Amino acid sequence: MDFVFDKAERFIMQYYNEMKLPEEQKKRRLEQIAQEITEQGSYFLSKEELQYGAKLAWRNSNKCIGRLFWKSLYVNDHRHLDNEEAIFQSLLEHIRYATNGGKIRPTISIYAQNRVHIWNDQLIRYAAYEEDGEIIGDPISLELTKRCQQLGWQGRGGHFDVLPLVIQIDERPPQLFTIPSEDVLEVALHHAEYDWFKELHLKWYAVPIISNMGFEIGGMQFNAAPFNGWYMGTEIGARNLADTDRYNMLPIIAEKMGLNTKKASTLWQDRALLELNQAVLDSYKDQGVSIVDHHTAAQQFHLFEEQENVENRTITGNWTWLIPPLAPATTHVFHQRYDNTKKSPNFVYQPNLYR
Ligand code: HEM
Ligand code: NRG
Repeated sequence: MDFVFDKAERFIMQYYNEMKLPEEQKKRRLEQIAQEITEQGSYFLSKEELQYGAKLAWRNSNKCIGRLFWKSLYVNDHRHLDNEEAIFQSLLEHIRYATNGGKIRPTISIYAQNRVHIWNDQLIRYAAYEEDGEIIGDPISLELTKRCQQLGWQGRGGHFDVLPLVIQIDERPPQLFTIPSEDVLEVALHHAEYDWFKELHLKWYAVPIISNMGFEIGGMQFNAAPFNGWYMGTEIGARNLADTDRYNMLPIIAEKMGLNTKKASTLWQDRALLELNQAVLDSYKDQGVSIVDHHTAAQQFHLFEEQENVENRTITGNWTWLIPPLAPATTHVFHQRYDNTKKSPNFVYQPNLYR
């Protein structure tokens, strides 16, 4: 009980201080919260508190290089929704609002505490199928794909099949929902100089919407609070399509480029990575879908650091995640140290329900 109140108090103090609200009001709000906690064991955040708290959670995300834009987060308060169909519809609205025809808007949707669970790790993700020891699709989704199949979903067996959403309320059976394809904006990849590139039939979805992290605020945790920004190109070009345990495209691209892949010292992996990443950035740009390259993202992060300094706030960060996987030492981030203290509110990992 005291535990919850202490955390609530810390958040409310920060909220009232940063919003420059009157002391008297703050005192009354804290008394009210203390009473709610005594009577019910928990308390209800106002819409405004929740909205600002979500922005703070982004500002406090140590692994995120995109934090310059924390104030622009659009917050949907869906704490009142308590049936699967309504939640599914609101998730579709999130996808549509955030996608915005390609001009992506950072958005978060927050659902009832301790009641709503989304099984998917991102709202839009590609399935994976195992066929005689070979994996088709995105290997990161093997387990969830299997669980969806057990629940009756039938995938088409392709490399880029969007998984259904799995929504679970309380201890009820999880329910599956198909996202209409017209709501899933995707970008087909092409390369400005290599005509053969489009024959690889690579593509990726426009909007990364993380849906498996908890939103921790004032002593409470919201298990379903999917959020999105836009991609940094390297996430797709240097990891999702490149990692050997993901789409593993570097050997094929290097071969098409005519490189000697037998000798590591030809740097065929580095050359293939560069062209794949160029293709990602150019394709998203050409299709009018928001994306940021890692150099620009690092510059924006530098501005964020300056801005936080001006406000006399300490900056926390996780260096191992903040450095980009391509040419890290060309960015200022590489040459600096970051304090990885975890502030609150924040986004946290939580056990997944289908394991
Ligand atoms: C992580 C960029 C928006 C919260 C990351 C990562 C990148 C990134 C590159 C590292 C991902 C990885 O290596 O897998 C961006 C960009 C954004 C953006 C370019 C554009 C606006 C947001 C928003 C939120 C957020 C809106 C929350 C409201 C986080 C969190 C992580 C993260 C919690 C860590 C994820 C994890 O632990 O798996 N971001 N981000 N970001 N970002 Fe952002
Ligand atoms: N690397 C993951 C996404 C992680 C979060 N990245 C963002 N977040 N850009 C991937 O799908 O590649 N965001 O909220 O924009």
